[in-house]
Amino acid sequence: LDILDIDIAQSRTSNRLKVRTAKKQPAFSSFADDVSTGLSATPKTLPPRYFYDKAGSELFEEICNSPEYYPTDCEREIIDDNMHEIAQAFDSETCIVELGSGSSVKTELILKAFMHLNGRLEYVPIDISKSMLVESSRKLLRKYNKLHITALAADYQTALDHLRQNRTDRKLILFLGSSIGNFTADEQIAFLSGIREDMDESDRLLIGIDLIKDRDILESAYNDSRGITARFNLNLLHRINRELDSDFNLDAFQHQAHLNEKKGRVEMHLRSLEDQTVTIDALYKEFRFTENETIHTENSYKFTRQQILDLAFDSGFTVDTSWYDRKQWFSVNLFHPV
Ligand code: AVI
Repeated sequence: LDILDIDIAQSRTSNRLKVRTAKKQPAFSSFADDVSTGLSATPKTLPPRYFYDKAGSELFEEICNSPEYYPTDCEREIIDDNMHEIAQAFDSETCIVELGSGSSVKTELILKAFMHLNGRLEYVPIDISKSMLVESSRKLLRKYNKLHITALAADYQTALDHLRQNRTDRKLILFLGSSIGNFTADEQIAFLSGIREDMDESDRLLIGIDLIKDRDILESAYNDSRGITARFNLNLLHRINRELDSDFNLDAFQHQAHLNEKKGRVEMHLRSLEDQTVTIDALYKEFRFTENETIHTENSYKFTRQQILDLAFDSGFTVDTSWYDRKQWFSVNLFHPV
């Protein structure tokens, strides 16, 4: 395993912040290859992980603050209402590891509850983007003087492997926001099993998972009235134009999101409004679109309670506790390795 290549000689921005960077990135396929493969497939697809360049990440923040996008508020309510119960289940030696850079209000609520109970707290945010990590870590450290942060700029698996080999304290791992829903069923199990492998018996995973609900509520969450989700989706074409020298006409594609009830997921697509050909210079390729043909850009799976139990079981966990918001639209679950 390529896990020890963490550069410890990184900047010590303050005496409570350490930033460690993975020297070697795992061999992910490149943006160019993935765009080429996705647009050559029938039906056409693009992987949702490419939404999150700088513009896309900012648009996603805006989505989270839009009134129709209920997951943020529901998850915040659940954490707000139950944080003390959760914190009490852990001793003062526990560190909090987060998959994601920890810029959210929800993360702060959890950190606060732990510091309230135990005083000093060690927080380990993991994110591929070092600049996001440093920015959000500094913000947190300015606010909380009992907080110590070791930020790991690496992919999740590399960082968790590193923690497993280098730390002995108990871990509460946070995976909030229902990002698990953006994976296919097989990927969900592979991802969680990977996390499970790096956990000790006393470690826990706190995971936000969105629940299946009425079509209207789901579809308006992904078709917000200010059109932010549409811009988020179309930004993918914008990114291809910028990074791969293509000539997508953003006015000739339309954002589309609907519930696929049979598959239990909200799907996002970009629909071509006309017959058209797009040239991507960096690939030396042209792609033809017929009118109404779509590029499938995202799945967001919504779970039943039974599916959450099954997912845990299939990945090597049991569910200790599940908490819900008052409307029962969202869940936060404490997974326990078996
Ligand atoms: C990040 N993820 C959980 C979001 C979701 O709801 O699936 C991404 C998103 N796509 C459109 N709106 C939000």
